[in-house]
Order: sequence, then C-alpha cells, then structure tokens
Amino acid sequence: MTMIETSLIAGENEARLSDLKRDYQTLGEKLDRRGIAIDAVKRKVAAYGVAVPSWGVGTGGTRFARFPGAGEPRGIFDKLEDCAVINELTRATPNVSLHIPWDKADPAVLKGKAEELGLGFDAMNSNTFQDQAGQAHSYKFGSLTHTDAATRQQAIDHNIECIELGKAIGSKALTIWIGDGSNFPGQTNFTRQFERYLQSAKAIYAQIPADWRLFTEHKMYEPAFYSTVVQDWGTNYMIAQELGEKAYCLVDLGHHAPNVNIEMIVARLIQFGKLGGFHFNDSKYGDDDLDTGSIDPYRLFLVFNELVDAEVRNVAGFDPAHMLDQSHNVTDPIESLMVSAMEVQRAYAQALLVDRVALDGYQNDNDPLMATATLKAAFRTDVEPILAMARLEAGGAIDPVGAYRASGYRKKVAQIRPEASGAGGGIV
Ligand code: PSV
Ligand code: MN
Repeated sequence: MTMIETSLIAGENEARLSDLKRDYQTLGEKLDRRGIAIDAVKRKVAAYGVAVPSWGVGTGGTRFARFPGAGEPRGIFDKLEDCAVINELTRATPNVSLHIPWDKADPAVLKGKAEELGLGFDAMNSNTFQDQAGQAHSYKFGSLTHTDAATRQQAIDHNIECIELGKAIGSKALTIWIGDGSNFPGQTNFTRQFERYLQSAKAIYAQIPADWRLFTEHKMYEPAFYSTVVQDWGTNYMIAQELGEKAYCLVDLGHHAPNVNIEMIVARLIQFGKLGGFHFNDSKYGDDDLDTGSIDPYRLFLVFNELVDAEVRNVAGFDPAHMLDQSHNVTDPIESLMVSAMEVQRAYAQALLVDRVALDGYQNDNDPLMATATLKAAFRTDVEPILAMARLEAGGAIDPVGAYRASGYRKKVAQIRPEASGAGGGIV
C-alpha cells in the first residue's frame, strides 16, 4: 500500500462520475458516426503503459541551480513509493526504469519492494558519464571510447553489472547512453574513437541474455560540445546493425537538433526493424527535458501516428519500449509524471482515431490538403473521456492531479523524509 487513501480516489464524487459517463457516451456517439468503436479504443488505451524513470521523481536541476521541494525521495525505496503513487492514480505506469549506480540496492529487496507496490522493472540504465566515489579510472576523457583500455574495461564491467542486477529483478533490457565525445577540433580521432566504441559495445552485447534487448541512445551534444560519439540516429543505426539482432536504437525526443523531423526517423527505424523504444519528453531549444506534450503535443501525436501505422500493419517484431525521461525543475515531479503519462496516452488514443483508409486514399491521389486534414481531425478530437474511463475502470482516478493534491501525500512524506537531499544525480 502506498500513502494514497483509496477512499480519496473514491472521493471523486458522484457528480464527477456521472459527468464522465455522459461525456463518454457523447464521444462514443460522435466516434460511431466516424465508424470507430469507442470501447475498442478504450481497451487499447487501458492496455498501454509507459515506464517512469526512477530519477524523474526527484527534483531535477540545471548546471546553475537545483531547487528541491519538500519530501523529496531519499533513495531508491522512496522513489519506488512515489512511482507507485503515479501508477495508482493513472494506472498507466506499471514499470520503473532504474539508473545504476544511483539506484543500486540488494536485488532481492528491490524486487520485494516493487512487488509489494505492484510495480515491475523496465530497462536498466548504466552510468559512465559521471565518476563515482572510489572509482579507479576517471571518465573525464570518455568511458566506452576512452583511449585507455583499463578505463574502457571499467565501463564495460559496469554495464555487465547492470545486466546482472537487471536479471535478478526481472528487467529485460539495458539502455546505454554515453557522454563521450570531444570539446575541441582535433581532440579526438573520430574514426578510432568510434572503433573503440564498437569494440566495447560488442563486449557488452556478448553478455546480453537471449531474451533481452540492448538499446543504444543517441544524443546530438552535451556534455561534449564539439563532437559526440553516438550523436544521431544514423550512427545509432550503424551500431545496432554492427552488434546484432538484440540491438536496437532508442529515440529520446530531446536528443535532436531543433526542427528535426523525429517522426520520420521513427518511421525509418521501424522500416528497418531497429526501433527499440523511446524516452519521451518535450523541448523548445535543445535537450530541455520538459514535460512530455507540454510544448508541441502535435509532434508527439505525429510520432504516435507512425507507431499506430506500424501496429495496424502488424509489422513483424515491432514492440518498442516506452519510457519518460524528463527533468522537473519547477513542479512536483509526481504531478509532472502523471500528466506526462496521460499526455502519452492521449497521443496514442488520438493516433488510433486516424482514418487510415481515407489517409491512404488521399496520399495515393496526391491530395495533401485532405491528407493533412485527416490527421488533424484525429488530433483535434478530445479523447479525455476515453482516458478517464480507462483509468477509472482500472481503479485509478478520474482526475489524478486533483486526487493527488487532495490526498496530502507530499506533506505526509515531507514529515517522514526530513533530510531529503534529492534523487539520483539530478541530471537528465
Ligand atoms: C542523457 O541526456 C539521458 O537522456 C540519458 O537517457 C540518461 O540516462 C538520462 O538522460 C539521465 O541522465
Ligand atoms: Mn534519455
């Protein structure tokens, strides 16, 4: 049990419930006229889940400052409690993604706690972008691509340790993101550095269990500002191809140049069987790590349009992992993560409403105006009654943020987490 009282969810009074039923029925009639069965959409939304990053429940920060809130999680077990609240109210986030060593703990205890809270574990994330206390070799000049073999081996061993821990707690994937690159022209030899990357990645890949997947995550820049080793989806695709069939590309929405057509990258990776999954977030300028759907919900919808297109076409082996990866600097992280999970569900529900037969026809007839209007018709549909009904039927809240605020959870945990110092490394 978490600290949210179920009575509070039930406390979402009868008036609210009857409003929802009416709204659901009205929307159902509207969709019926478009040949769409609302219950079928609701079932898909209800079955959909997006993983929460353990590090997301602590207040994030920038390199200038961090402003922690009261009742911050003190470690992985507090983080799991917060993640359970998110899932309890939204019923959309059954799994948590761990970052090692931030979340390192006895696997049996981790597993027990997660089970008690009704949670599972998503992909494991390794961390070779920071030095840890007592570490033999520094990552200042790189990790998996370092010029020094012992430093590379240390980074490889850390990834293998993540796999071992993941196996013990029921995870089925490892995500590798490295900060390696350079800050000056001439600082590194691009080719030799990438050769070292491939060599190290192959050593990790060799330890990936048969029923696991390895995700590599690209990012254009930061912390290296002149060049980054795994900088874009092209390089990422080469890596996945070089490594083998268990290797896939992970797309973090914030890791591209502004205005890049991410939905097309998604389509390409699907077409060539290498889309591993997502880190959802939103951005205005760069890797802002703002809340998913807060800046450009249409782009999120367009990404989901590609995913639903693949789902409808029954693309073989298509099963991307979905996760949030954001930094909450000015909001209560629990609230941001709940809203973000619902934004992802909303984009999925809207994409399910696209009239794909009509779209196909307009595309073949070279009718761009009607083709784009077909997408807009789906995007403009207010699917909130579908999301709320799916949540309610699964035991969640009609209005998760309202229920969370009414529960007083943050105040309660602030009393039992007095010396909270923040979660993880505070970096995203
Ligand atoms: C890097 O910016 C990133 O997106 C990677 O996924 C990291 O694991 C995460 O943020 C946390 O720092
Ligand atoms: Mn990420």
